[in-house]
Amino acid sequence: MTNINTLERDILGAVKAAPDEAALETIRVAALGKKGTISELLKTLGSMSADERKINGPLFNGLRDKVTFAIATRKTELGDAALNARLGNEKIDVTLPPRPEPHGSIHPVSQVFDEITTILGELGFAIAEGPDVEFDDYNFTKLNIPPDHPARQMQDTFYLAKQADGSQHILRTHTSPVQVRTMLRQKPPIRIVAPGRTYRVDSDATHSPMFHQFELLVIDEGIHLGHLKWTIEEFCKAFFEVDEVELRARPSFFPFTEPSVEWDLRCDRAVPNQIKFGQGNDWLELGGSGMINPRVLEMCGLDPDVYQGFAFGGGIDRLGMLKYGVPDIRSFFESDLRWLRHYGFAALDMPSLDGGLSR
Ligand code: 2NM
Repeated sequence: MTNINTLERDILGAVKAAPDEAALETIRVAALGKKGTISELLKTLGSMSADERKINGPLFNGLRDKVTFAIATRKTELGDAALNARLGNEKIDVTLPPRPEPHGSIHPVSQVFDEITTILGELGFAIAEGPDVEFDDYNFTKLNIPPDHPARQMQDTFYLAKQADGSQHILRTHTSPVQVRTMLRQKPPIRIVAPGRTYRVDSDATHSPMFHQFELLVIDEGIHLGHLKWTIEEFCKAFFEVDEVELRARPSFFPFTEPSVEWDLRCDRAVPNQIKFGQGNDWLELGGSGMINPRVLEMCGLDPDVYQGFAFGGGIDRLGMLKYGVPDIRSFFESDLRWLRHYGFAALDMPSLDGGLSR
């Protein structure tokens, strides 16, 4: 019995004296671990007679409980002491000035992006998205752009490294591959807008190697140019915040549309650095469009004898330049804080139409 009393005194003494949690853990393992002194003691109960066990059982188990409790108590003590020591050392200088107000703002491209999708959303268009890195097939072939077309050349298109199987991805040159993906996946009626980043090898005041486009696609039975013109008209009135607009149609050519039409918007540039829409003697190029070429419909799995469709493509950055008076497209992407402060929209505001021209 002196044996167990000594053991208890030794372990409880060590627990009380443990200088930190690591030392305490070592003591716990030595006493209560698989091969610990108390664990070994408990194992001896198995080979005892019933009478011996009656006496030693409560003794050994009582020792185990006492030690377990002592370790938990010491652990709390050590934790409290460590926290108090840290709090004693940490100092807060309450005379420091508060943090400055946040200076972030909504980038004009984000603002225009949201204006465009809001307007078209109200007209019943769903937003469709696709990857920036595209297949040749979706960016060119299924859009009726033949292998020898100049748009496919290195000077115009960013090509990625060739894959092991000889195939080669590209950076999409327009958002039309999103329309292709939609047609391949979904049966008409289709009414989508595909906004997003596009890439072309080009850089000057009105061209950036990365720019933003939005393209509309409507496919159903009996769709005609009248639907296209009405849609562009409604869009322009909402976007430029005027009651009336006048559109001018010019014949054009795109491999993916037949017929193809480019649209100009009547505007007034009599006052320098100020542009007014719906009046004046000038014209502003809006974007290209047309009725989807039957070959494109066919390659995308739709029957051109049943379905017709129109598409329209415009530049998001370009519309932003016009609406908010930004002279150089490259300034959108230079991350110049002074520029962002000047052209940015209020942070924490939901970008919306009321944040636009009439703010
Ligand atoms: C434009 C002009 C004309 C266009 C065509 C298609 C598709 F995939 F449906 F054939 N998407 N976008 C299109 C047509 C784009 O941008 C100037």
